[in-house]
Amino acid sequence: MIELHACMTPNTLKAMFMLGELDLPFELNRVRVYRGEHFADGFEKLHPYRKLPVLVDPDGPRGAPFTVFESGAILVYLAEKTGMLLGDGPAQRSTVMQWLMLQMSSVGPSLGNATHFSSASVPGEDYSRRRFVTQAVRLCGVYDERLRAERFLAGDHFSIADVATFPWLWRHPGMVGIDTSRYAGLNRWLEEVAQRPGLARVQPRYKALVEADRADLADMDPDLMDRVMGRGRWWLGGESGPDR
Ligand SMILES: N[C@@H](CCC(=O)N[C@@H](CS)C(=O)NCC(=O)O)C(=O)O
Repeated sequence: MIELHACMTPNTLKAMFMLGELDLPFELNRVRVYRGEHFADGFEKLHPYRKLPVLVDPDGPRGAPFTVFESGAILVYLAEKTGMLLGDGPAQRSTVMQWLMLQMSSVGPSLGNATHFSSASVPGEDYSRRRFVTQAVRLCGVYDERLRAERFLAGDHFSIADVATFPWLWRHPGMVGIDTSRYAGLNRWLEEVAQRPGLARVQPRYKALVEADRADLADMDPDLMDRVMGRGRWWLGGESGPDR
């Protein structure tokens, strides 16, 4: 059975949503990032940068086991494996890839950083939060305009671009204080995608994952927090880190 190494993040939800859409059974392996399990010896064989999600397909190309890291690559791999949600022909596939790349390079990082700095800014320092919330607002406008004109991101067919983008635009803009009421096109699309059967299939398992990770986060070791959040003490070494 396909194995998904996972933690609570919209990037994991993308992979779960895709597996749900394809109705593929999978084993969910919760990696306890807030206990540092992804820093254990051997995890680098799954992901050299030690991030989640990672998918392991026991029945990969030529029947051999195959490991895929990076959520966007997981979606493309599953789409190619099944011939689903990628679009037909070079123009459709390129349109899907363009919106997928925009999600990976901009939507995820902007909203991820906006969320991080909304809860973890150093008191008195608001530049980082404002910068990423501003980028997120700019992106919400782009997606709203697209989704006023088209039913789905790549046109009239649901694709991996929608699967990749929904988990980030679903709740995160509101969580960082963006007034989402004015985005009629975006909201219409969010309502439609939220009804997808693939999401309903995996939502209880994702909810359980979030609850378990939140419990770990609540009493996390401060040194591990510094390491997971990439604040500097661990990675740059003591005094030389920016978080002195
Ligand atoms: N671009 C990656 C991002 C993955 C990512 O940032 N995962 C976080 C979510 S929990 C993680 O593994 N963090 C642990 C760490 O950085 O130590 C993807 O889309 O898969």
